[in-house]
This record gives sequence, structure tokens and C-alpha cells, in this order.
Amino acid sequence: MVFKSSHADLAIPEVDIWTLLFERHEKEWKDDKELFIDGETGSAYNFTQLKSTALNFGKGLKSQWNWKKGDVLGIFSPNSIDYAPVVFGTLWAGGVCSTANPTYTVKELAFQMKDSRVKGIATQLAMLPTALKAAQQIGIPEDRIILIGHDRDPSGKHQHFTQLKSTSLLSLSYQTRVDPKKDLAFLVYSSGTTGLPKGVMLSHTNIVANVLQFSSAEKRSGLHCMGGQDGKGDKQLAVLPFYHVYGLTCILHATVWDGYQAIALPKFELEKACKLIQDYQVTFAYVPPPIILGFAKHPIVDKYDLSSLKWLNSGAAPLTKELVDAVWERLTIPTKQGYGLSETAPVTHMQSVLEWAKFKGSVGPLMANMEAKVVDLDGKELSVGEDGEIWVRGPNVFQGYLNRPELAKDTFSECGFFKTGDIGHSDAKGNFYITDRLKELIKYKGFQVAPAELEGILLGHSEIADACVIPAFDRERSEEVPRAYLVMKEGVPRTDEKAKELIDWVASKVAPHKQLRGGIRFIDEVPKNPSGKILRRVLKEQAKKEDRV
Ligand code: 4UU
Repeated sequence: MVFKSSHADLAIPEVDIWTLLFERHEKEWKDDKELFIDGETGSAYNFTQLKSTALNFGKGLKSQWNWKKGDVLGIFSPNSIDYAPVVFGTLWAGGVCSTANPTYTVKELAFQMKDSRVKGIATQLAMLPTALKAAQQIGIPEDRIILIGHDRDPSGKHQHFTQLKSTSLLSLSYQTRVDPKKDLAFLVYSSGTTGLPKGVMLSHTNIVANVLQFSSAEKRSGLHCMGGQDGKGDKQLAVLPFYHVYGLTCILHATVWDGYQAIALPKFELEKACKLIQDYQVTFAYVPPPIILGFAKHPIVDKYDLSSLKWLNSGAAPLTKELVDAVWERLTIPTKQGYGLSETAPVTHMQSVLEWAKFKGSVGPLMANMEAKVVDLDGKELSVGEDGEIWVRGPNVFQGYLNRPELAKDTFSECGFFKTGDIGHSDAKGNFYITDRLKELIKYKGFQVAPAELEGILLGHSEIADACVIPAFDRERSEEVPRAYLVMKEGVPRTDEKAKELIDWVASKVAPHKQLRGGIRFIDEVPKNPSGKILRRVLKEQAKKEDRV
């Protein structure tokens, strides 16, 4: 059967993101309060400042960099309130943003920037050396590396994004027109169901649709914008990284569309987060499960008054019922859940605060304009209560993987459903439950780890004959961690010291979230089917037994 959203379809306007956020909505603001506030310095952008800063940047791109429709800007930065004008200015100028994890190594960054063919990179001073090395490797001129954030370049070589100036040429002062359905707004990177990270092509319409679908779903959770009746409005903690699709749509875009206030933190530190919640009277936060764990269990939380919080929303990785209960016992606030993927811009399912207690463990019902199927391995449709792969269809589903048209036939069904690679079911009321993952992907703290990438690195080691990486489970922290099963070349000792040496060796080559936190196990042979495909399931089952999952 096809599961359809129980919510009435929303009209998704055929407009680009800039027009939706900055033109359609402007007149509705009752005031001009701050939208993005820097949690560390208190500096902020209100709507008017955000719009003018973004416009200046967009005009600067056109004037100084001869920016054309479809040109891509790499953004390599932790959360900063400047992320907003840089993204929206780039979109105004017809550009596309390729957002990268700020903890990437030179190699990881160079891969993404080259793959998405960026024309420049916006970064922060602390990451400038990495950005410069990556830029040099892929032939991006030094003056195309610009800074965002508070720090300026002491050498004066790299402009701050606010220094890009427009000329007075009238032709450059207009927004670059795009076709919202076809033209891209973002390239976010995901490994999808298999292989190395790939550029997920998100069009303007994908994001516009998801902002509206998501905003409409969240209204059921009692949020109101700052023009709300009591004049106070809701405030959120913006700790999810903006480079990841969850933070990108649900915070960066939704803040502007719904007029919430977002208090931005460059990285999650529990005590800082608690202090900001207390000081700013934050009312809600989108977070991944490890942060929920912090709120539920960490002693530091007791030092702060978090009574302004109305609820937390968890997503990006599985959440246990026990954690939801633990948050309720400690803070008396609901933890609801959402589900989504980079490929769906991202949210497809969202629980409302009215449903959290009745359907704990559920990721909620389908959002408006969404349909889903649950299918078995042969693609046969299953019905209520039966576990299978979840397929989804809707206006937020992406345009395919960049430069990889050959993947379309495995990614989409014949009738245009996107195959998520996640396993789950729906109950009779339309609440979905994610129970397992069919695809290779590992989620560490909500961040993607592609086993194929780690296997590639491991196979480059002179002592390793074969490798398979799978998700293990860290029971104490309640999260997935990458574990490697290795076949060593003859004569190499299979000792704890060797394992530690290899773990450190991998750590020196990858961003911190990809480290082999699940350890290394030495085996005689990687299980494979007759055609040589790794049978990850076998090792996953072995890991489950060992980790008592
Ligand atoms: C079990 O992680 C994301 C998007 C997350 C998101 C979550 C809730 C966005 C909005 C929201 O409200 O994207 P990716 O591409 O990094 O990873 C996608 C994968 C899914 O395929 C699934 O395996 O992350 C996993 N995942 C979840 N797993 C995402 N949400 C959940 C969830 N429970 N709630």
C-alpha cells in the first residue's frame, strides 16, 4: 500500500529561496527583532541587516567575481551568524552552496570542493590553513578564499565577506533569476546507500517545499514567531551545524521563514548550551541523540534553570525510549522526533508535541505532500506493521547525485519513489518507526561515516590485506561507532598494540567523527558473496552479539 500524509497538501509556490524568505514574507514582520544571535559575542542580525548584508555579498560576488548562475561557493565553517548572509547572498546571485564539515582534513575538503567545482571558499580564520592547502591542491586562486566570522586575516590577504563590494553597474544590482524546480541551491554530501560521499543536488523548490512542510508540521507543536501574540516569540538553540541538512533547513532557513530567534553556537558544549538556554530563555532545540543524552544524564544540567524549554526534537540517528523518558523525568519536557535525509532536504516525518507521549520511539507521521511505501527486498509493497525498506515521494526529494546519473536507477523506483535505505514500518495511525538500516551508512552523533571511505583508507595501509567497516554500538553513550574488521598480511602481529597503532593511523587521516571508536577486530577473511560483494550483514550480526544490542 501507499501511505499518504494525513495532512492536507500545501501549495508549494514556484519561487526561489530568496524570494520566499526575503520578499514574500517581509511585509508580515511586525517588528525587526534579532533573528540570528551569536551565542558567544551577542552580535546579531535582524531581518533588515541580514537582508542588506546578504544583498551586498551577492552583489559583490557578481561584481568582483563575475558570479554566474550555477556557480558554486564552498562554505567551510562551523556555525556563525555570518553563515546566513553568505548562503542567502550566494543564492541571490544565482549561486549554489556546497557546505562542508569544518573538521575536515585537507584531503576531505579538497575532495568535496573539487567534486562540486567550487569557484571560491568561505571559511573562518581558524580553518584558513586547511582551506588554503585544499584550494592549492585543486587550483582555486588564493584570493577566492574569503573569511566569515569575527576574526579578520592579520596578513590582510583574505578579504572578509563583507568587504566584497559591488560596482554601480545597474545590471549587476538585480537578483539572478533561476528556475526554482531545476536550478540547484545546495550541494550537501552524503554517501547515500553505498560508496563514497556524493553531492546531493537540492533545488530551490526542494528547500522551499521542505521549509513550508516543516514549518506547517511544527505549528502543531505550538511554536509561534516573534511577532506572536505575547510579543515574545520562540527562541531556539542553533547548535546543529548549518553545513548539515538538518541545521541548514530546520534552523538556517526556518528561522528566517518563521521569525524565530536562533542563538548560534559554533560547537556543542553542554554547559555553554545550558547557560544560553537560561540566559536567552530558549524555548526549543533541534538536536541529535547524543545531545539529548547530555540533557538527560549529565550532572552539569542541574546547575542551570532550563524551565523556558518547551520541548526538544531529536533526529539524524536512532533515539531510545529510555532517553525520552529520562529527559521527561529530569526536565519535564517532551522529546519528540523527526526523521529525514540529506536527499529529502531533509524532513519527511515529524512528530508533533501532541503525539510524543503516545507514540514514543516513533519518528512521527509523514509531513504534508509526502507519500511513502514500505517494501520488501523484492520491491513488494508491505502494509501496516510490517518492516521493510521505506521509500518516499514528495516535492522535497532531491534531483539526484552530482555527476552520477548512473545511480538514478538504484536510487529511485520506477514511479519516482526515493529509496531511503532505512528499514521500518508504519502503525495503523500512520506513525512510522525506524528499526534498522539496509544501507552501509554509519551514523556517529548524527554525522555520516561512509564505511567505503574508511575501507579505502585502511586498504592503503601496507600491512592490511582486506577490510570491512560496520557500525558497532557503544552502549554507554548510546550511539553507533565505526568498527573495522581487518585481515592482516602474513606475518603481521594481530595484537592490541597493532590495533591501537592502526586506530591512531586512521585518526591522523580523517575528521574526528570518522575515527574507529568501535575498535578493530582481526579476522581471517572478510565474508563476501560469490561475486565478491562484502556481506556486511554477517559482521554486523557478529558486532550486535558482541555489543549485546
Ligand atoms: C533513526 O541526518 C539526516 C537528517 C536528519 C533529520 C532528522 C530529523 C532531519 C530533520 C529532522 O527532523 O540526514 P543524513 O543524510 O545525514 O542521514 C540520513 C540518515 C537516515 O537515512 C537514517 O539512517 O540518518 C538516519 N536518521 C535516523 N535514524 C535520520 N533521522 C533518524 C531518526 N531515527 N529519527
